[in-house]
Formats: sequence, structure tokens, C-alpha cells
Amino acid sequence: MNMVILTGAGISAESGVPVFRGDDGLWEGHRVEDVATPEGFRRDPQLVHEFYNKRREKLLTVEPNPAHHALARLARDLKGSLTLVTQNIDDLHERGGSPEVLHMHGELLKSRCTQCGGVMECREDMSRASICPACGGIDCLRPHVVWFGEMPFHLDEVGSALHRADLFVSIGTSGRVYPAAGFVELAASSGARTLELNLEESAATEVFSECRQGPASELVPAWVD
Ligand code: BJW
Repeated sequence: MNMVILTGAGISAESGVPVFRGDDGLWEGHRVEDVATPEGFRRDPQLVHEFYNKRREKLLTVEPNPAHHALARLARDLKGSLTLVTQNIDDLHERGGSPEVLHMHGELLKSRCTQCGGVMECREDMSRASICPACGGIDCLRPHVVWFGEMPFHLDEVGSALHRADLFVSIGTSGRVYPAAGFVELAASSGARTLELNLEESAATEVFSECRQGPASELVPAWVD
């Protein structure tokens, strides 16, 4: 059986990584246009670096939760027929033991050079004056993430996996951001069964063939095991 799993911020919430939308969400204290668009970065790169520096620092203090571990067990059981796609930029799936993860919105622990295109590990604070270790350029590094208006990564691979899928499962995402929010319809139109696991109803709940509501750390292990 071919399975595609899409995860969002909700799967990492119980690890202590804040979600984006809702009370206490990341967008509550920030204007999305300022910190999550290429225009915002051009306007005030230092503000954007500080937003990601704080999140990077926090990420290094948190741990995967039972939902991440359960998906790693599932990947071992399914031996290659699971495609795990995440919108999250944290590395909690990898630390939870998942062997292969498609980060469609990038990775917080990487930076990218806007001059040479090089992608490198980044566990430290970034600033305007950072120097690219690959090309030596100054003031040309940015977080390796996908902002609004930019093309998400791995879309060809995800599209093929959705086309082949017998089951599509969405975990912990509000279903408000495209193209990820449209994956359920793509999978369903290819004949897949669709399941949503989320704390509450999402913008896409009515499109799924089955929905279960509750915290990911309980729902996901119960579904996997
Ligand atoms: C729990 C829980 C617990 C809590 N247990 N659950 C079509 C229509 C309209 C607009 C567009 C469209 N196509 C494109 C657009 C424009 C735009 C877009 O979608 N805008 C919308 C706002 C309308 N999209 C783009 O610009 C994208 N690029 C693009 O489309 O390129 C062109 C293209 C064309 C054709 C084909 C393909 C591409 C890029 C989007 C980039 C998004 N970037 C961000 C930031 C990444 C870096 C960073 O992290 O800072 O990605 S925005 C932010 O939202 C982040 C997330 O990955 C993403 C989704 O958020 P998520 O994960 O769903 O989090 P929340 O907070 O919204 O929801 C959490 C959920 O968890 C909630 O439901 C809770 O209930 C639940 N929860 N605790 C279980 N314990």
C-alpha cells in the first residue's frame, strides 16, 4: 500500500514548537508580510534574521514527541512505501527516527546563499553581515525556508507520490496554506482514501473521507499501532 503523510505545525506543538495561527500562534506577534515574504526580508533583513534566530535557538532545546516517534515506526514497517512530507522547518521527524523527510517549506537549521545558491548547515545566529562559506559573499545568506510567493520544494516528487497513493493522511495542519492544502483533493482524485488527524476541525476537514480530532501525541500513536 502506498501512503503519503503530510504534517504541519500541530505535530510539533506538544514538543513546545509554537503553531502559526490562533491564540499564542507565531503570527500573533508578527505581521506575516514582515517576516515571511521575500519583500519583508528585502525591507528589513535583520528583523527576519532575528525572528528565525529565536526559533532556531528554541528548536535546539526541544525534543520529538510520541507522534514523531510513531511515524518513524510506521516508516520502518512500510519499508519504502511511505512518503513523509512536512510543512515544518524543524528537524523533529529526523530526530524522532524518520529515515526520509521531504521538507516542502525548507529547514530552519540550514541557510542558503542568494548569490551562489549553496545550502549549508546553520545552528548559530544569522545576521546581515554573515559571510557565505561557499563563495565568500557578504550579506547574502538567508534562512533556507519557503516564504509566501516562493515555490515550495519537492513538489514533483510529492505530486507523483500523491498520484500513486492509496491512503493520504494529514496531521496537525490548518489547511490554509497552498499548495499543501490542495494535496487532499489531488490524492482523492487519484482514488486514495483520505484521513485527517488534527486537534480541531480544519479549513479542509469536509474534504477528507475520515477525520479524528485530538492531540497528535495521542491520535498518531493510536492510529499507527
Ligand atoms: C494540533 C495540535 C496538537 C495544534 N495536535 N493538532 C491558492 C489559493 C489561494 C492562495 C494561494 C493559492 N496557491 C498559492 C497561494 C498563495 C500562498 C497561500 O497559500 N496563501 C494562503 C494564506 C491563502 N502560498 C504560497 O505563496 C506558497 N507558494 C506558492 O504557492 O508558490 C506558487 C505555486 C504555484 C503553483 C503550484 C505550486 C506553487 C508558499 C507558501 C509558503 C508558506 N510558508 C510558511 C512559512 C515557512 C517558514 C517558517 O516556518 O517560518 O509555512 S507560512 C506557515 O504556514 C508555514 C507553515 O508550514 C504553513 C502551514 O501552517 P500549518 O502547519 O498548517 O500551521 P497552523 O498554525 O496554520 O495550523 C496548525 C494546526 O495544528 C491547527 O489546525 C491546530 O488546530 C493544529 N494543532 N496543536 C494536533 N497538539
